[in-house]
Amino acid sequence: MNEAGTQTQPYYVTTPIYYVNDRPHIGHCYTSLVADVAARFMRFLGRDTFFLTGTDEHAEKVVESAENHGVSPIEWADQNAAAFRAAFERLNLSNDDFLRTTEDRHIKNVRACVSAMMETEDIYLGDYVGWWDVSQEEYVTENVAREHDYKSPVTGRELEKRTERNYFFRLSKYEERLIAHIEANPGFIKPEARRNEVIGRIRDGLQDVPVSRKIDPDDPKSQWGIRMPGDETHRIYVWIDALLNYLSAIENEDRQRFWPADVHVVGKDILWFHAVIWPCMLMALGNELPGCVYAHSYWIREGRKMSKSLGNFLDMPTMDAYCERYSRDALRWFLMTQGPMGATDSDFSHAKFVEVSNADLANGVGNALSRVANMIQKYFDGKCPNPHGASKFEGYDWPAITKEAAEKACVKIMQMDLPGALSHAGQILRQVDAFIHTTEPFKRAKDPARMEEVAIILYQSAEAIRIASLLLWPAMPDKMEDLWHRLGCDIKPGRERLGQQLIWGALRPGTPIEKGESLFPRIDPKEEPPVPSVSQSAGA
Ligand code: ME8
Repeated sequence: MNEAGTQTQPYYVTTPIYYVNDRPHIGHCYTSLVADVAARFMRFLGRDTFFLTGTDEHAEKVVESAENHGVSPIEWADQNAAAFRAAFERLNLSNDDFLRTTEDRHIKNVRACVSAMMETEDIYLGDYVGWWDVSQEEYVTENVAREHDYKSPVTGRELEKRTERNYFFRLSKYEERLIAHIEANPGFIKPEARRNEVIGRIRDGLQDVPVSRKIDPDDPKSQWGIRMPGDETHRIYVWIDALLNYLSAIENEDRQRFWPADVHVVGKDILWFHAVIWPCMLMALGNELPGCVYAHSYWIREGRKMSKSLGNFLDMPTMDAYCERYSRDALRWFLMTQGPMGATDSDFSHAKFVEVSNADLANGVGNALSRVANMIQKYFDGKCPNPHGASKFEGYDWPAITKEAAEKACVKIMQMDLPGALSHAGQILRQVDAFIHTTEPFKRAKDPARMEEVAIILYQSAEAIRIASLLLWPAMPDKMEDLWHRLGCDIKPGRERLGQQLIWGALRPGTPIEKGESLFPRIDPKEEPPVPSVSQSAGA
């Protein structure tokens, strides 16, 4: 509800639900962070926002991994789901819910949806022979299997030939409707390059896909999962189970307004499921399609692909060590601005982290704030100076500059170009820098007759920094709240609207401005990368 008591437009953003066979790593954190920044922007814009993340627990590899650790699948799932939840909390993610697929609310919804599709014969019983990729829990087509010498295209593990009497989803029925939808909605699959890949693959033809697995009473792996409604000899394929999570979370009445989802943020590895299988399932269920499936690329590390076999995943203990030494906002900033939102992968290198933190944070927002706060301290006894209504000075029209940057940022937010949106805050800060450089308040301050000019320059600089900080807040909530505190502003995103806050002139003359310690200390490039402490590694 907004202040007038009317319902604001709902906004629903999701992340993949992550497998609980293992602990979280940078990849999972990144996708959820992207969704977090989108959700924070939207709440600040006044949208009625729902941000969902969670865990995918019915995979065979969860059972395998639990066995290897000598615990039951649900115990293993509990431990790892807790690790995901804790990791997201440490990164300050603002998810409104955390769904686990072993929860009753989800199981109930999956069975209801599958029953509905059986009733309409969108799900039917048939025979299937195919190449099963054990490591990925999916069948690969004959072409793909041949191309990869009958090994998993992802992990290289030997493919297994499997024949199954199975329930199938009538994917082929929806081919034309899906193509028409993708063509009519250019923003449905992002980024553009991914959209073209998907269209190309759909044009090769869509075949019906198996949606169940036969239960082998002697194999615990095959018993882990949700039973097919009306047939206790089959369980529902984990991917069908997982995709339905996006509906399970909003099943109760007061959340139904969130469908259709605005954006499903996913990695490129699972785009096919989200851009093809899922929309066709929704069509079969008579549901509206989501607004956008955003498939980002991958993080690699110091130039190398991250994988289990290489053992080089950037894991939580390492991420925690970065947060501890440099602040979680510095890490959030690096991930958000340097991450693989486009169609190419991004490298997490320590040298790059240092370079970006120093350029954008220490020398950027941190330096802008400390320069201005220092001068206010020195020339105005630490109180916000009074510009007596002046909002323009020597060619700088601040209301126009900040309004334009904010408007451009908002357009980019709507397009899910989050790094682009954040970059407009950087532009304001660079103008503040140039403004101080050309107007030289420190020189004018030597002449008592010019103190009014100094007041105008410093007020305008501080106010422009405040506006930039509003646009930076979704990425760096801790630090920007600290900055607001120092500028004497009491802003509560969610209660306040970004639109109101962006209006020029909110800083009140006379308010104490706190200098404080530097917001982002400069990092010595020669410093060794942080390593997890022993207790962090053990606890991860
Ligand atoms: O696929 N860089 O779960 P999952 C960036 N349970 N992101 C990465 C990444 C990397 N190197 N590695 C992983 C599943 N990710 C299913 C999803 S959804 C209904 C079911 C992120 O634990 C990225 O978002 O394997 C990717 O899509 C996801 O983790 C895969 O997580």
